[in-house]
Amino acid sequence: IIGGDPASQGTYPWFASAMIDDIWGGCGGMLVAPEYVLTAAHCVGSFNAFDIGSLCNTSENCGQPSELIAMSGQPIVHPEYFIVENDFALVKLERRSTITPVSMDSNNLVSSYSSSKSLWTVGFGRQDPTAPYYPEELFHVEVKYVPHSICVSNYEDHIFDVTNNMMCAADPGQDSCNGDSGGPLMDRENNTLVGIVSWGEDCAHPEYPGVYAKISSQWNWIRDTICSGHSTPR
Ligand code: 4AZ
Repeated sequence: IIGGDPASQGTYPWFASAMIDDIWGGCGGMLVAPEYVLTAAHCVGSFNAFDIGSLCNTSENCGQPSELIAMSGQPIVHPEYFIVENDFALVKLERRSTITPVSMDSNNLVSSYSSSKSLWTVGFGRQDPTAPYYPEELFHVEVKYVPHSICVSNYEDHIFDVTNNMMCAADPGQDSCNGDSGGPLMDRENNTLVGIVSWGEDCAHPEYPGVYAKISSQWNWIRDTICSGHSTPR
């Protein structure tokens, strides 16, 4: 997270840190049902567990309850995932978490956003090019919604295109960065998860917004996948 502040207790209790046993796996995620974590498909392979609700990178109590829960079976990657397109994966946990899951944008709330709309992104990722890759505390930062047509033109000459399954957000000096992938883009006014940290050219680049997998574009897949595992999304 570039240009942010430490996240305070209670703000993102459902935040899930990807872990390889008890070592950080380099990605974030979100508890979206008692037995499911949603993350980025490109994070798959870097974790076998999630630490849900922790505000710090040590094993001490960081002010709110956290639960380290191993994954059950293989992650479920979106069937149309390809490089940066449909960067969605669901991970079934080996047991239910007792933490309350985050609500998701099932109604395409995003379609009502204007360019000044405030959103927040969260993670243990890079804070600047020289800082340690994994900060001691969970950070968050405010970013502003970038309308789709503007973001498409921002990335016009780039190797990757911005598609309808993506959404963008940016603010000068503020962005998600390496290690934040898989984590949330939140609408805090509506307490709703709208995106998954996915990709972008560099971090806080003045011409290239951060790009997020758009929850509402694959809501049916998310819902059906969770429901077929006999658990209920919020
Ligand atoms: C990454 O590599 C990454 N500025 C995540 C987010 C952004 C760029 C890169 C967006 O995980």
